[in-house]
Amino acid sequence: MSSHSSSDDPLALIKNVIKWKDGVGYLPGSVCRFKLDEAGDLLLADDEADLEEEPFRKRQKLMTAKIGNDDEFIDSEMARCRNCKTLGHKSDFLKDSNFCKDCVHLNPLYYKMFKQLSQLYDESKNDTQKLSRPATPTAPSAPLVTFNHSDAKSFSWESYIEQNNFTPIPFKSFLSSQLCQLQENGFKLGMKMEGVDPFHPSRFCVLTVTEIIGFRLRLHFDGYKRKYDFWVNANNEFIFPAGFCKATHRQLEPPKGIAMDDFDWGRYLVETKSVAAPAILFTCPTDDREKFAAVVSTGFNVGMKLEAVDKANNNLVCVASIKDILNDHLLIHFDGWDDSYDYWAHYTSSLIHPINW
Ligand code: MLZ
Repeated sequence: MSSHSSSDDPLALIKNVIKWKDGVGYLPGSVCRFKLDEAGDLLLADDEADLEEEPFRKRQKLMTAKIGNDDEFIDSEMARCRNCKTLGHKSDFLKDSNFCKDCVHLNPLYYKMFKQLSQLYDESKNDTQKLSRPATPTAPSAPLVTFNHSDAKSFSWESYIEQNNFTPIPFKSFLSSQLCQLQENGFKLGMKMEGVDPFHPSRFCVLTVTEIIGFRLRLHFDGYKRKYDFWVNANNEFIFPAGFCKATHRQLEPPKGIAMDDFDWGRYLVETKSVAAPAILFTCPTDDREKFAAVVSTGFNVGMKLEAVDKANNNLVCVASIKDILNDHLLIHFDGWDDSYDYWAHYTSSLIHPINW
């Protein structure tokens, strides 16, 4: 689906993270400054009048003047950049980034945001308003797989694009869910949750976060070998807080070694001395009834018959049923076959067709 809401507008997204002080909007970690016009619309501030000396610089000057050994001054208000070791006020550091505004691009989580801001600047160059150029990003420290025989560390998108005259897809073409780096990944190592098994998509399993890189999580099936672990984005729609299956009357596969009827989340968390990931971290903490209603009003419902491509043997279009509906996805099951062929298809998917197709 390509319909974009206002929340997909880059400026609307940025508006959410702006901090206001004395009528000037500061985007933490960037040199961009904003103001609101009389109608309350967000404008890029550029005149000197709009931009009094930045608090960050003011404080730095103050600190330099006042401080001999600035370590003494690190208190709850202050933070030190992990890269350049500059001391600054916490409000000038992106939340949990530990990097000052000049080095924030070294944090994989925020790198993409700076790329997007650079692009915004480029797009706005011809506008009447001017935007201060954000700090130029350098190579991301998040692992980026490039090509055979190339060294990811020396890879630069900018020179790759420029030298080959390629065109990147513009920032504004993506949905906000795809620009996930603007959201924070609040998951922590060891947190437990429920989620769809990507290898058997009709099964909901008990999972633990075992690794975190930027906005991605490595999930482990409790009680099973690490070789089954898989990676998802933190805003994945198929991971859920503990208790989701019970609340939505779905069957939860317990960790290996625990019988179906013996599994109880409360007891399990105590026994494993672990915590459940808080519901607020999930994109879809419960069934989204609105999405579900939209799918059902289109005519889809559990138990109905259709024809669907077998993704495991995609030369075959087979007799199938809707086994479950989760938000705007249908669980496709092939009549007479085991659930290993099941998969979740968006209700607009080109893999599904009416009978007699
Ligand atoms: N060659 C495979 C085809 C299975 C098709 C299943 N479609 C739901 C077999 O016969 O096992």
